[in-house]
Amino acid sequence: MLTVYSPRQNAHDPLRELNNGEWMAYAESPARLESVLAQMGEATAPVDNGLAAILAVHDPAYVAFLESAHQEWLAQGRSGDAIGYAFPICGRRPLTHDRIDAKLGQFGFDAATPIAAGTWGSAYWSAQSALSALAALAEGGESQAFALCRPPGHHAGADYFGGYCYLNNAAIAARAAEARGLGPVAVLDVDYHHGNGTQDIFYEDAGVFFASIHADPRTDYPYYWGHADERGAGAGEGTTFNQPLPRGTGWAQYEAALGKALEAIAGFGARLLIVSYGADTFAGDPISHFALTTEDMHRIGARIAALALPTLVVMEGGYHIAALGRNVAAFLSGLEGG
Ligand code: Q9C
Ligand code: ZN
Repeated sequence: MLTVYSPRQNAHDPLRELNNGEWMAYAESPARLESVLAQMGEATAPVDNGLAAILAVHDPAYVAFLESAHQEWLAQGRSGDAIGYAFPICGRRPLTHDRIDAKLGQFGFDAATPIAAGTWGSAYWSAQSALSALAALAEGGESQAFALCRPPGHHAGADYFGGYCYLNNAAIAARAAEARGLGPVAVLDVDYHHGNGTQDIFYEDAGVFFASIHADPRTDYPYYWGHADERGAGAGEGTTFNQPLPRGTGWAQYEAALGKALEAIAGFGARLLIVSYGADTFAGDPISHFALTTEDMHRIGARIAALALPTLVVMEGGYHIAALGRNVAAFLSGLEGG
């Protein structure tokens, strides 16, 4: 399958994250891409489509913050990765902040997502990979394409970062697909974690259907989104479909949820599918708690292929580095009908 990726995506290399009260080595590491690339044969470099498609999703003030945050951190005499520690609680009035520490809290929703020297450039090229893979579907005669995005995107909202995500690659591609007349678009999110950013971006949007299968937010990150009663609002009422599943979920339970998600996407009348693919549903994932096997990844791909829609796959999570490439390859081969 056509794979799009830029080596510039690997400049992003934070040292550590706060996990369960302790510093741990950053799980979303450059080694993830190396593991996938080793399985993919070859990858095509994205072309630079500029900022317009990014600004069709993200707030200009937020994008400006991402571009300059690490320089502002250094300008305060700090070293290493920029990381926030003070967060405005929900409902605080909308102040305009100058201090980097205040901005990190204003635009970020967790302490697990540092901004490193290379973060902006890598996030930018990760989004360009999603856009170039979409272009291959729109004008390159491909019916399936894989954007090997890193950093991932599905936790990033229009004006916030978190969960290792800065720019929402799937949402940027979805908006660009609509602009190309390829809609209605459905986003199917099969990462272990709920795709809160994608959900927020399209929550009141009737043109993009968002279906997610994920760990129950009562026990798992991102906690505050992904509950089954979140179904969209306003014009988008009914176009968000969340299926939280318990820790320990294996194939039988997962497949039942996947069947319902695919049925809903078909019922919506989607003409283009974007899959936010995370391999962190794998049994061996170090930060996650489902029990899927590499063979199950192939089965997920095969079930999705039965929709017979043009499909853009966007890489999200997956942290078992040694198995990551094999899990991605199994999923893509199932999708290709192999
Ligand atoms: N103790 C993605 O898979 N840390 N992001 C959770 C749980 C954040 C995952 C800590 C996990 C973010 C794209
Ligand atoms: Zn995840």
